[in-house]
Amino acid sequence: MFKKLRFGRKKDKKSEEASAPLAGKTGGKDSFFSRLVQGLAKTRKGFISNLRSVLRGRVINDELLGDLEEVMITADMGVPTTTRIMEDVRRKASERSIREAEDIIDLIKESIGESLKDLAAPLNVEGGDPAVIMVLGVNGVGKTTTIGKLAYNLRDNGKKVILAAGDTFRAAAIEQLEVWADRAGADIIKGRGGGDPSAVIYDSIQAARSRNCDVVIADTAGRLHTKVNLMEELKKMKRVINREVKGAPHEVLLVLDATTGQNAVSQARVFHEALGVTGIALTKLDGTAKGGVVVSIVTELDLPLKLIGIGEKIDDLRPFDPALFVEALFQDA
Ligand SMILES: Nc1nc2c(ncn2[C@@H]2O[C@H](COP(=O)(O)OP(=O)(O)OP(=O)(O)O)[C@@H](O)[C@H]2O)c(=O)[nH]1
Ligand SMILES: [Mg+2]
Repeated sequence: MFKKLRFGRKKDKKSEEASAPLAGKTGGKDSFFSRLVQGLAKTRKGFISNLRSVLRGRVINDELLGDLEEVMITADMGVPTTTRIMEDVRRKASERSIREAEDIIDLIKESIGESLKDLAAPLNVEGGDPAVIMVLGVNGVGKTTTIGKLAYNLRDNGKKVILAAGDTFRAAAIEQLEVWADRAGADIIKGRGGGDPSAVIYDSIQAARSRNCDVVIADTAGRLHTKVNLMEELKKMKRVINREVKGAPHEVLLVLDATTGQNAVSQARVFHEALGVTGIALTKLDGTAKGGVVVSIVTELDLPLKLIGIGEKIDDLRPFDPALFVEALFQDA
């Protein structure tokens, strides 16, 4: 299962074998899926159950379609995405002569699946010397936690990982990353609190080279994204990375918190404009009943959703697989 959902291409047989324990740790294919189902429980109970109860015993007419639209918007699917999905559902219902309102749920599932399917992509962690991933996002979205989980997964896939403690701004940020490095079995390079994060990333790249590490993941500070100096600091980090490693950063990964709903979409626009985001990690999907935000993030931003966070534990980060996601979301519970 994980082989298909890999974070990046495997180099050789040895790293193929190294990924095998992951299936063991998650208990194989079934529990991998059931953990995702469990992580989406709030959304299924909120959003999907609401769709089903609106449909129950109803006649297909404009009023019903309007009610469905309202449920989708309430689940943070956003107005443009909801409108598009409902147009598609309306067309399919008429083409296929659907008579039972309850059958509409399958059309919604199909349409959501089609909207998501082209915008997933594996994380690019191959071919760098080393590969460098910059992790960005406003405060509290889950950057440091995501870095810890990602390092653990990459280690499980046979990669040697260095974490760069680039959040020199918040008190205790370095210590928090150290705890994750320890859990994940990754090295960490840190500077002093209040120091220049670009110097930390520079040192991390040199250390990765001398220690023969495959991937450097840089933590960054999470002040408000509207603060100009944070953006300037991040741009400087990106320039240093690009100067030191050809083709880097391999990923500019923006972390968004699913519980912030539509606000996440506007954060992404600001970061993308300033820094050229290459992929999204959407955290805390387990904490929201409004998982419709996944659909609006994918369709409104035109940026690949690469990772999803479905809990606080070390193996609660998953590559985003649209087909599996839709199956888990609409699973009869
Ligand atoms: N339920 C849940 N909690 C999460 C998830 N990801 C992160 N968190 C929690 O979110 C909180 C903030 O996470 P951090 O990783 O510290 O966030 P950050 O973006 O690094 O925050 P700053 O460094 O302050 O900018 C922590 O309590 C995490 O445990 C997730 O997928 N699900
Ligand atoms: Mg942090």
